[in-house]
Amino acid sequence: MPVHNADIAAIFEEIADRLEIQGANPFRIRAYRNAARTLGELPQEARALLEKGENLTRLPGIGDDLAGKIHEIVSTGRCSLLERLRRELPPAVTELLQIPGLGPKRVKALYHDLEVQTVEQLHRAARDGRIRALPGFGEKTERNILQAVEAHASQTRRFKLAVAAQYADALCAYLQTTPGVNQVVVAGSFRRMRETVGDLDILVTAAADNPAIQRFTAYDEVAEVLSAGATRASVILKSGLQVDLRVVAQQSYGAALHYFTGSKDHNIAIRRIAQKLGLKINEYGVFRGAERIAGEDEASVYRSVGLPYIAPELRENRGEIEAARGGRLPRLVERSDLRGDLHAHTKASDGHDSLRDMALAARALGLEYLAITEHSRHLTIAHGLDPLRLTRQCDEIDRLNPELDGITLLKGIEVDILEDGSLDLPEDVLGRLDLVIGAVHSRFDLSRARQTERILRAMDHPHFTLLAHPSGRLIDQRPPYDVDMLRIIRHAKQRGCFLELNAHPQRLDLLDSNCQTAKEEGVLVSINSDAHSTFDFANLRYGVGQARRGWLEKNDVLNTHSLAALRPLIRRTM
Ligand code: DGT
Ligand code: CA
Ligand code: CA
Repeated sequence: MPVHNADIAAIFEEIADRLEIQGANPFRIRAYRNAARTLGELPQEARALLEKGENLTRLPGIGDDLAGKIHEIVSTGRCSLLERLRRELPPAVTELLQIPGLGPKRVKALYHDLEVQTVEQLHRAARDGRIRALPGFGEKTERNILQAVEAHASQTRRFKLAVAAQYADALCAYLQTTPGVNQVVVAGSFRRMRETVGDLDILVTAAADNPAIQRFTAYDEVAEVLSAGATRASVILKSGLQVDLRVVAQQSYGAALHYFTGSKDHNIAIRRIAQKLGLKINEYGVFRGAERIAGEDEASVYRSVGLPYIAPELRENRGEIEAARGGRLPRLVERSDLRGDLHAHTKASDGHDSLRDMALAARALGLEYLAITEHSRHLTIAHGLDPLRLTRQCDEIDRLNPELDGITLLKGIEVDILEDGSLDLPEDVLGRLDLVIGAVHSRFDLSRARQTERILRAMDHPHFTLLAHPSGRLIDQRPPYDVDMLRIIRHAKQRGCFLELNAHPQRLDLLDSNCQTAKEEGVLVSINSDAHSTFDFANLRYGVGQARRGWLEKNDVLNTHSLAALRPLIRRTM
């Protein structure tokens, strides 16, 4: 069975959880968590890297020991450490850590004193009033636990787009080899490039009597078959991800793809237009009475209701149908429009590769410039640079650039925006750089007024170029901080600065709705990888997807400019 990065990440997370419940050394626990994050977000499969003979210790947070574990997991599908830990504590215990308010200590007490092993048992214990008697718990904690358990039950798990992509790619490649199968395409929210997906919806076109459904349910990553009929099936993979499959004839490809791409609201709006024209649209085609008039491709479906083709990323019923009707659809930015990347780290701070290797990897992806933007000194956990180290790096870039062919390194910094809106490095140091990215990495809890003011003051700095990951959110982990984004965007316009759309799969920040605002206000957005290793440039495609969901066109994006055109834009004189 193929092992995906997300599977290895899940194993490391579980090891960390179990070590934590056992009260192990915090550094050891942290190492597993960091490794899980690295793997979970690595755009290339670790399995493929090992097959190519790559040394995994090149990855952030992966030392010899962890590299050995990854090797064991990839080659055997098992992890002996995890198996040992599972013998020491029952399997479901780690699930309890998902309940807000329950840390490892409490989970340990619940298990030892009340034999609570599962969320259901926890629910019962709380309802029966057995928890309040435990040392360190009390009635209020018990009530909070009860509420948290009930809230937990009502929320369904979503997968980050980049994680879902790992499962989708492997499954599609497998399905593609089925006899009689023609096209295999992932529809649903995945095709619309939503930042997270609830499940995968795969559409297959095939000749009659094809074995696609049997082959699908026999896939070795399937944990449970929910349903399997002649033309549709649903399964749950071992990772917990649900996959719905539909098989249609080739002539229905466009209609089915349109139907299963959604969104539901978009589909309903399109069907309403069809009804007014006396047409019926379903997943098999567009019909006038019994006659099929369209459906072989998506463009024919739109044509049948008098509209031009609408890109999947726009299909949210957020004005795209009106824009299509009025001939005002945007020509969305594409990955190949990007000429450079304005946010990357090397091993000088918390990145993992050298200046030269980062430059060559960016060039291999067709970029003509790359800004090196290490963290600044305030961010000590990331080995942020002080003025001396930054100066040394600038000198190194100046020496390296003449040797590089086809790509130019720009000198930058990702400087911390301090609580009062001042920047973490002195003015003369910042003035020597090609660009200055400002970032909030602390005090996410400030009030809306103070957080907004903090960022506006930072933008007033004469050298400030670009606001990094403007909302600060981490998908599933940290909500956006509270700011007045419209004011920030307008201030950026006034000061001649820009906003970043950080393409890291965990960030995808600027949010799509804010992209639209930036566009309306005339503020350019820079789609940046925030690469911490040469692999991370591949994430640019998720940033482009998010930008497209935000209706951005080539001209709305700062780094679609050539280096010559970029330079005057990022030179601040105000
Ligand atoms: P997700 O999975 O929650 O991230 O979001 P989607 O958009 O992938 O939703 P899903 O998987 O429930 O359904 C896939 C597509 O199938 C959806 O985007 C549109 C279509 N669809 C599902 N149910 C309905 C429905 O009741 N009416 C219509 N018109 N389309 C539907
Ligand atoms: Ca879906
Ligand atoms: Ca679905």
